[in-house]
Amino acid sequence: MRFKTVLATSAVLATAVGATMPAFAGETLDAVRERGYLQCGVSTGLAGFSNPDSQGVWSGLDVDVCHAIATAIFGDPEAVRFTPLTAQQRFTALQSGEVDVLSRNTTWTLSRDTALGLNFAPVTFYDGQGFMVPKALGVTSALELSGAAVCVQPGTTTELNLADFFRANEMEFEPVVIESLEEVNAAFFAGRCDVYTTDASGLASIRSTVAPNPEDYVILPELISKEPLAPAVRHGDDEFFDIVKWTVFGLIEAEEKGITSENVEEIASTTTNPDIQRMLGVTAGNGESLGVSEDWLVQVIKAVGNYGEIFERNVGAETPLGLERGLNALWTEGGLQYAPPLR
Ligand SMILES: N[C@@H](CCC(=O)N[C@@H](CS)C(=O)NCC(=O)O)C(=O)O
Repeated sequence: MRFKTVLATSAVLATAVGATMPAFAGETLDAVRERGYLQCGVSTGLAGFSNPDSQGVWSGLDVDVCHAIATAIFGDPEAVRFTPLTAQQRFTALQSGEVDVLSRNTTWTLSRDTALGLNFAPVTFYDGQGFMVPKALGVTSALELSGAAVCVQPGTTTELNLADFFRANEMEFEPVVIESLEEVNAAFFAGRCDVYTTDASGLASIRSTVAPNPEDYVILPELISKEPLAPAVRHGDDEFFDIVKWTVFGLIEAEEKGITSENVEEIASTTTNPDIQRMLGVTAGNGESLGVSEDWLVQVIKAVGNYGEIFERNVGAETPLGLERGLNALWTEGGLQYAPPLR
């Protein structure tokens, strides 16, 4: 009797849901489509990752990920707006719906995934926490930092790892905690702290683009943590999460297959490789499964390039940051970047 009631109730519910929700879309994806653009949370300005120019045009690796997601959904890389967020503001902005996705040097951790109610897409930059000091201090190892004043931003894994590292090594430190990136940079370069700690990529960015004289600062050899940086979305919209997830995987897989912004259209029209035909929508299926157009990945790669192109353009050897691929190389090149099959 009870079983029948449940069945009857769920049948009514299914009808109601079916009547009001378009196929394939959860709440966030519906809202994004309705609005006509993606709202993407980024940093307040970290060169190489997310940084506005004097005209307010954003660029960087994290920004390109947003352009890629916008392209997957709308076929238009410009169907995106950016919200600058400090470390402290970012999770509330995502939880409250102020942004649809956070693409902002954010480390994937257990508590962010669970207690904060987020879902992390694949890692777009494997990093670790480092220390930067003025060369004049003559320090060569993080283990020589006992007693130092350390500049750090609140609401970060950085702040927590810093305390763990000093405690584990029985060293003292004086935290200088400043929320605004601009102010923490100013404090460090004015000598208000001896040490600056954050993700090593952040240190490379700040040293090369903010330091009055980059040569005067050294980044110490120790990395004290794992900082897998990944885009995040709210729990509760699997369809949107799938699009974000497979867009990142698509960027990585395109690099592995040698598909670039330059050759993607030609490859799509000439390839006889069944894997690539599926990826690029020559063989239909992936687009329908994701609820986007079949040529979604052609459009994405044409607009922003593959993962390797995005990396080199924003943070690679030819940029001021001058970062090596390291852990961010493809798995076929000894790195960690690996996409599951796009089928
Ligand atoms: N990956 C760490 C740190 C991220 C972080 O916010 N780092 C600072 C220092 S590089 C930053 O990006 N600030 C930019 C801002 O506040 O706009 C985390 O997720 O907690």
